[in-house]
Amino acid sequence: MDMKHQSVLESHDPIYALATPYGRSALAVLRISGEGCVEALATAFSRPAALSDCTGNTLIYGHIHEVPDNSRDRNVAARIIDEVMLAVYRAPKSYTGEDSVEVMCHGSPAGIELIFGVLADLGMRPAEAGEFTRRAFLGGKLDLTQAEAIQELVEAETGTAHALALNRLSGGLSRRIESAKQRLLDLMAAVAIQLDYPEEDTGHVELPGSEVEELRAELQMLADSFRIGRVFREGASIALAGRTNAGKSSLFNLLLREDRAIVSAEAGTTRDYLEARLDIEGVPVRLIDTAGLRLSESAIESEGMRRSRQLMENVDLVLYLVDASEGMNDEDQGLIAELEAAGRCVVVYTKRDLLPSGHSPGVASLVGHSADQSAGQQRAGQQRAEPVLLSSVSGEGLGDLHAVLVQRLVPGEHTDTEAVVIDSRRHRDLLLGAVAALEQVQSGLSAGTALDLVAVDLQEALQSLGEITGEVASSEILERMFGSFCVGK
Ligand SMILES: Nc1nc2c(ncn2[C@@H]2O[C@H](COP(=O)(O)OP(=O)(O)OP(=O)(O)O)[C@@H](O)[C@H]2O)c(=O)[nH]1
Ligand SMILES: [Mg+2]
Repeated sequence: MDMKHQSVLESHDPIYALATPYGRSALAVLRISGEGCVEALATAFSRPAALSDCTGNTLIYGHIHEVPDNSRDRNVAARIIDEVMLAVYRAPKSYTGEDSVEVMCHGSPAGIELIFGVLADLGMRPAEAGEFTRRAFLGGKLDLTQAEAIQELVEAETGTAHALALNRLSGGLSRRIESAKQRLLDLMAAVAIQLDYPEEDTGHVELPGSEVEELRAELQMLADSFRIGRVFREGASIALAGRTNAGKSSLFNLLLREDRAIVSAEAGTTRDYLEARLDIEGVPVRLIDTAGLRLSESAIESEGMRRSRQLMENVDLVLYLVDASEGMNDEDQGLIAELEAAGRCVVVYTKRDLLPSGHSPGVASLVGHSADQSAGQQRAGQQRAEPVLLSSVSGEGLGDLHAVLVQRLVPGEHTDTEAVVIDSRRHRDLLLGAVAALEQVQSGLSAGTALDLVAVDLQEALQSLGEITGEVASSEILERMFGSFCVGK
């Protein structure tokens, strides 16, 4: 790390940023942190002594005014900028661990700019993205998993995503990693003892293989939880596809509970695709309505279809809609087989209300089709959902669709908000690194490798876990991580 880098990482100079969104609002919160920031702010405050003598965790009311200009007539009072409430924190009892102030002011963009001007006149500088949290991390107030969880908490789109991030923030993931590290240290101690007392050597390594395996399996499971965590963090993309008039736009509107897409009996209604975000039982979803597929003379419609096909290749899941009163044709079957081979398809039969009750002719033809498929599916090891039968007119079957979607997108106990789920690629890669190192340990043990080599692999696993919580973190990692934060965090 070069010296300049180092100084930026460890600086304590006063910084400021808006912590609430920029725009008109009743109140806005500005955050200030750094050495001497309380005393500096006092020179632009209506009650300077009260503020600079203020103890931590205190609220203080007053006015922020312009910084007094010594060259000016002393009888002219400095212009008042805003009436504010200040929350004062004293080191180390603050978010950053430094002296800090939160300024609650009126939420006027013009007023906020004026306060920024005062802070700049006081010699403070605007914070970089994530700088408050970076200071909190460097000051030992948070570990890296918790610092990352703060950003995730802010960005959470559904209640479940929020609960999972909150659990990581309160140290759920850190505790898991800590206990895994402790177990690794115990294993390393066992190796060290045998290295130190070779005379006791019984000829083979005494290391509890079952403990290594248990630890490996646990870390692998945690790494695998990324599949679920990613969906909660980024949202799952789901496209509605199928022939024209299959009922895609009707289902789109029903899922959104809003009359968004144009629905019409005319085939080829939707051309540009439509997109909307929604929450399906706690799972954040990006839902896309696409142009129906059919042979068309129209250049515009053909372009719409080209885009539909492209989308179908890039989403997490395709809901392939088939009009139940018509059943599938060869083109449907071909596309469904393709999508199912990629494990990304749920077949949905629409217009259930048009079927004579107790009758499902369109679906009957599907059951034959799915029986043919299932052998191939099993060979390919793909999980395959049962088709859903629904009506966008009556809403019947919508509950089934929700259940199938949740099961496909986040299989398992995702609703357990106590669950520790990782949602960061960085964590997953480091966990997989630890798993690989433990596999080396296992093969070393069974091949009778020298103990000091086994010790190296254990050390490597420990190093990977340490990087997750940030004990071993390079400046590049920190730069990349905090750089993606919003300013004011
Ligand atoms: N009875 C009944 N009619 C439906 C249902 N879903 C859709 N429809 C009708 O089917 C026709 C086509 O519906 P859309 O939702 O526009 O179909 P689409 O798949 O978006 O069609 P394109 O955009 O042209 O590809 C409309 O007349 C709808 O009212 C349903 O569940 N029951
Ligand atoms: Mg449509």
